[in-house]
Amino acid sequence: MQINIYLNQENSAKKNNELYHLEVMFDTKTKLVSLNKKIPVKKMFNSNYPYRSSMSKTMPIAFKKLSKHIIKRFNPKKILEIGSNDGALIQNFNRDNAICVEPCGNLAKITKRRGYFTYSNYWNIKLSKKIRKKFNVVDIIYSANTITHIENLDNVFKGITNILSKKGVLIIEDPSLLECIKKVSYDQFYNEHIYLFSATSLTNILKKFDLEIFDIQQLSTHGGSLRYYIKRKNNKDLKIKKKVLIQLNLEKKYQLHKFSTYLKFKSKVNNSKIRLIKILKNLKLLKKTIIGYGATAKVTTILNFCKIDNSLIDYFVDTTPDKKNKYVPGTNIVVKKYNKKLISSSQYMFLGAWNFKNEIFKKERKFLKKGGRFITHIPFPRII
Ligand code: JHZ
Repeated sequence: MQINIYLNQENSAKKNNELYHLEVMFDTKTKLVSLNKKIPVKKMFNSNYPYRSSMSKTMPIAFKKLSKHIIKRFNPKKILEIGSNDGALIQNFNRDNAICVEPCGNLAKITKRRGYFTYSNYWNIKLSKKIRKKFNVVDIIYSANTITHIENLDNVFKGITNILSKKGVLIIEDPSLLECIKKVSYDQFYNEHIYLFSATSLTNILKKFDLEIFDIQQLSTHGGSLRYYIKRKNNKDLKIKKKVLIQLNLEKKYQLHKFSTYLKFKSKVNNSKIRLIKILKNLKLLKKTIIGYGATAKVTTILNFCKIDNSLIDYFVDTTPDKKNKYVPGTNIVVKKYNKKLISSSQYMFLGAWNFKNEIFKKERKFLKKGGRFITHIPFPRII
């Protein structure tokens, strides 16, 4: 496993011994799926953090829609966002009503500059107490793709219950374990994704904090996510929606509570690896150039697990400025700045950012029209 850090030298992570064994665990009690090897938090989330939520069109649109929904449904006086990244969500809220928490200095700077009160700290009980002292309680806590990145869940939820008002609502969203199993999207497992939640495991975890899920939304973002609406158990004003039970039953149907499910998943992942390598090798025998599209954190798992190097994928293109001319962690594959010329001169592109397939297919209409083809491993390796 490689850390989601883009460096200037090829294979740099390997050279610096920053290579971790990626292994997935299953807790039979809570049914929680997690990584066995946790990486020091400062190595992952610091002022060089490469990911920006606003780099796609999809995410800002999704955040705008959600913000409208939050305002209409809950009309919060104060909203706190844990993991506010570059402000893609919070920008839809009034500065006076919002508090941002973002440990990555380079990102915190962006929301600060835009006038949002931003704590450039890791989320924990200590910070929660500090914020409460200044702002008192908040009505809404929102967190996307962040809670599953924090090792100490006890600390996370204690911090949340400390600052959430009695009738307050916690909204979190993260990739769905069920979608990962269905799509064989094993690349959802990488260093930052310490946990992959399901409604089942989250329900079990929340019990300890007297919290419960009262509504759930299935989202197409990030390869299939779940948005959980959570309240205090003793808040009887908010009724538990049917959707919660439906999701729990669905997860039962797919046997997410059984260890055997994960053994079957393992064998599907191994087959996926074999098929993907075969496709790439066959194209290379025909002397085709293959470009990687979107140097995602996820793709690092694929490339390192399948041992794909620049003899199979020539280079990646990505729109993120911080990734330009750097190497995909643990590989000798360079990331080039996205430009139309590179795309029009290629015939095959491997979809690293498969979770943005619709957006990318729309954007690359010309490439597809000219006979260009995409390669994806979701839900099984194939050329589209
Ligand atoms: P994307 C990151 O994961 C890290 P990643 C993190 N751990 C997490 O949970 C999720 O985000 C939310 C590029 N791109 O969103 C931009 C193009 O080049 O799948 C990004 O580098 N052109 C916090 O990295 C990457 O692809 C495009 O047209 O797996 C997408 O990264 C589009 C749409 C994207 O997250």
